[in-house]
Amino acid sequence: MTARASIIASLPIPPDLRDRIEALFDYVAPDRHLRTDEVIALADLHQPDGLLVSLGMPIRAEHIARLPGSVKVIATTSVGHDHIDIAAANARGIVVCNTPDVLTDATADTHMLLLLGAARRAKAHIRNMDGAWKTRNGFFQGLGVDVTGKTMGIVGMGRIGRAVADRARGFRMPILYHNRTRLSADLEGDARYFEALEEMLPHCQVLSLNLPGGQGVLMTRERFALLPKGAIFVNSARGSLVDEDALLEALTSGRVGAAGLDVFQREPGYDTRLNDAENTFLLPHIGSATVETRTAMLELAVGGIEAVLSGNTPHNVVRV
Ligand code: 8YV
Repeated sequence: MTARASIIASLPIPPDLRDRIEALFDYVAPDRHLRTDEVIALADLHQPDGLLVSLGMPIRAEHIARLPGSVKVIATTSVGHDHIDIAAANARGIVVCNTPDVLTDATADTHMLLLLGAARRAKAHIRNMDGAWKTRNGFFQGLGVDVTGKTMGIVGMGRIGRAVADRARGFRMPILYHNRTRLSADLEGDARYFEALEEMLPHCQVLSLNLPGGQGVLMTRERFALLPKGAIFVNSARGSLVDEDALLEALTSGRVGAAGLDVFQREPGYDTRLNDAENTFLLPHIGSATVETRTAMLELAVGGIEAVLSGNTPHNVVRV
């Protein structure tokens, strides 16, 4: 009998999905999210062919170096792969897979939730309802600002950025974008391209971050200062892209009128001054958190492991 391939997961998986994995692999399933060191220790013990990991588990070069030679593939249940040193993995012959496409719509939906929640001061209103609606708002109290018709500047016009643009068009928002490269005319549509981010920022009544992390801080104090007064800032990409002290200053000065954030420099131990600010609407990194999307992400990640272990190159292999 040929030995079955084996994998170790770093995250707990619901029973029905676990059955599907067990049909394919021998499988070490934890009942909680494991730390990198715990996964390495299990890998040492079980000598698996693959690892199934999640965003909360950093895999840097020093971790890769400690993995047993049996590991041929690592699949992360995320589209972002800034938590994995891809070059170090590839150098050891380990292929890395991620979960593109399947989370685009859920993440773009969350992005609009952040935008609307920030613009309409949802946090204060939710607190009021949590307190049994003790405070009746006067006609000119608790007001937000319109989203409809505001100009949105998108940084990162990949799949998620374009899905955000599609939704924003439904709010009759003119779209500007900054991207490493200009999109083809069919993908660009009516959006206006800015090669220089600095030139786009003064026009952004709404600034939307939709680019991958892992490239340092994009939104510095100087760049926040270029926004029009009262701009709404929305980030569902990565907290590492933002100088949070600079954002707090901009929220206090009113340069940024409101911010909707799903991601933070530190997660989960984020800087709670961001929540103390009245003009923020915060979510705990739930961009892709729907039943349909998380199921599809898991299936894509597991499918990637299966394909790689069968000698194929699936479309969700991460390339450096
Ligand atoms: C996370 C994300 O995967 O895919 C990404 O890069 O940031 C999210 O979809 C998800 O929140 C699980 O941590």
